[in-house]
Amino acid sequence: MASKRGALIVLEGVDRAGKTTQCKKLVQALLQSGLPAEMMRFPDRSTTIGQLISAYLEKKSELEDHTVHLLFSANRWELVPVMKKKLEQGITLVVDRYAFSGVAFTSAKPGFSLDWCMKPDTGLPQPDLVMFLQLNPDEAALRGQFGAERYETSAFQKAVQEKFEQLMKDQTVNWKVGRSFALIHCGDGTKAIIYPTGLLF
Ligand code: 2DT
Repeated sequence: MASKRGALIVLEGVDRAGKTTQCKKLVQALLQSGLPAEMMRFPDRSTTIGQLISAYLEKKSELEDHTVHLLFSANRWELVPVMKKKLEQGITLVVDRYAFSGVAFTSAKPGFSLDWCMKPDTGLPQPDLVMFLQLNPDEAALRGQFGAERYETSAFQKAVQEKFEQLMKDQTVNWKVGRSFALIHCGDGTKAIIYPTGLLF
């Protein structure tokens, strides 16, 4: 019997919202409930394209804004065959950032429309669920200073948050917004329901 397709679950949010921690917890919970699951993250800095992106983020190189946008998208496309294979094998993928980050971050720069930013990612595997981790500015402040990478300033993160809010209006995407997410285990291990916890907005 062919195994059931895995789910494509994406976690999005501004920096320091806890995406990586939540991704790891989710993979653990899925595995514990008997569902094969793996974590992925974008940018994937391990590929040749990913290394160009990483140098740019670390401010070790400069790249023209359209160019770096296309590199982020290319970095997703180069992983699509791997993603499809895993999903077909029944593995649920929990992905730390995806095309939504791509659009939100570039369109927060002057002169970029959401529409232009979305084009290169058209046709990527559609997530079954996109969880947006909400973090209010007070909580963000409590989490200390930003790091030294590009984009890590409060003004830019605020602009990114606004872009995410526009993207969340798209009802063709299964957005769930919360401060954290919990998994309901359904006894036989064939089903898991993820729901947002904490205050919404
Ligand atoms: P982290 O590796 O800490 O998540 O930061 N970004 C990410 C973009 O500008 N475009 C994209 O397509 C993606 C996936 C967000 C990576 C930084 O890169 C930004 C923060």
